[in-house]
Amino acid sequence: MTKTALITGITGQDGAYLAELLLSKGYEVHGIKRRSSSFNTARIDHIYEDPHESGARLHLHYGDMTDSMNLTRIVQEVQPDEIYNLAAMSHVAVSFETPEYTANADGIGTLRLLEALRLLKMTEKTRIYQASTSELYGKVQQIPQSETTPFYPRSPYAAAKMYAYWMTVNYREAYGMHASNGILFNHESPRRGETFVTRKITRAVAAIHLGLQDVLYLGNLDAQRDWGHARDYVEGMWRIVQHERGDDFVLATGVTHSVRSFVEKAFAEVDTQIDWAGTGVDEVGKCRTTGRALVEVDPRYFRPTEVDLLIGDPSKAKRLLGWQATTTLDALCAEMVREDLKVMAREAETRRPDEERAVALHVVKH
Ligand code: NDP
Ligand code: GDR
Repeated sequence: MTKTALITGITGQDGAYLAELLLSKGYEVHGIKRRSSSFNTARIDHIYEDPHESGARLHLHYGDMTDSMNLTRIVQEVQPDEIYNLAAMSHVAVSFETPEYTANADGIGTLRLLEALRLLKMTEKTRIYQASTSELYGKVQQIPQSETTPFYPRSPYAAAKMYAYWMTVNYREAYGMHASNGILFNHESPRRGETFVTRKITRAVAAIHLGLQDVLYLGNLDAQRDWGHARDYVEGMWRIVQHERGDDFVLATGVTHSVRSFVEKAFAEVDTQIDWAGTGVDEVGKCRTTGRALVEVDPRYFRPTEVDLLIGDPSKAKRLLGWQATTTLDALCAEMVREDLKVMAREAETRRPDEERAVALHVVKH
């Protein structure tokens, strides 16, 4: 029988990969998108199906994680077998600027979905996946981080996600729901939002290589992250929901790298070797051949509280779900630079001369 899935956050990086995966498995997929003054469906336009055509299996609904009645109505109409709650204000640095909104969308938003299932008496019918995060570990207590490592959130984003994590556990225990947390470590792709550090770097490397940008400004180069490929991780989400019972799983590669090392790898993709000079806010990454400064540290990108080191232990997911990350950071970085070279070349071609400054500013300001 055809299964029906509801994806919140379908227009985001993970939502797009997950929708592709579920469609390929024969699911009917419903997604919630926000009203925006400009188009916000670029990541899923290639799988869009005209609702006038018979047999369309992808359906979009307007909604918002801050609107209980809207969410309850959509759940009632769609009657999903599986809900993947991916919608969130997902940028850690921005959460310091918008803490209340982040709590509402990321924390209470999850509660709204769980309560909708309880109110509609769908706690047995519907399985729910909550997009939890390695940011929950925050200040380093132990490494590698596993399902039993204590949490210590270091941002409004992480605190909101911690509330959502525990509400998911509580609904599982209180109402017997198949409700699961995927504690996912950073995962990236050519579809990654442009202001997350990997994509910011690969876009800048492409722009600098094509002569569209001079310098890449970054914050903390010493932060270490366990970076995987988003395509691998949505497969893990699906496996978590197919597991015999609701549970919590870490998805990670088990390998960590610094931001500085990602910068070096990305520039190496366009045959530029970086030498580092200076320390702290005076640190500069120079082209080894020309001596030109390509990377500078800008304190505006420092966070009030930072997460220094993330490295996950995905052994439970491997043991119980047969899941493991398949993409190395080198392969991921190469794919992202390759795709951004195409994106930047297209942008350069279609740009009018008077747009030059606007584009340059756009590239630099993120
Ligand atoms: P993105 O930022 O790419 O996507 C977030 C999605 O949520 C977008 O579709 C966005 O819509 C939507 N959204 C944001 N706010 C609301 C709202 N108030 N109501 C409805 N929809 C909203 O995130 P990712 O795809 O990278 O991540 C997916 C989820 O996984 C997020 O919850 C994130 O916090 C979590 N996560 C991500 C990790 C990662 O490394 N990528 C790691 C661990 C957890 P719009 O397109 O209109 O902005
Ligand atoms: P993160 O991802 O905060 O780990 O959250 P991000 O790519 O934003 O930052 C990673 C690390 O890089 C450092 N950094 C910079 N970050 C950004 N964005 N811009 C910069 O210029 C910059 N310079 C250095 C950061 O300080 C940080 O240490 C992501 C999101 O997808 C969350 O939603 C998700 O929960 C976690 O990953 C797991």
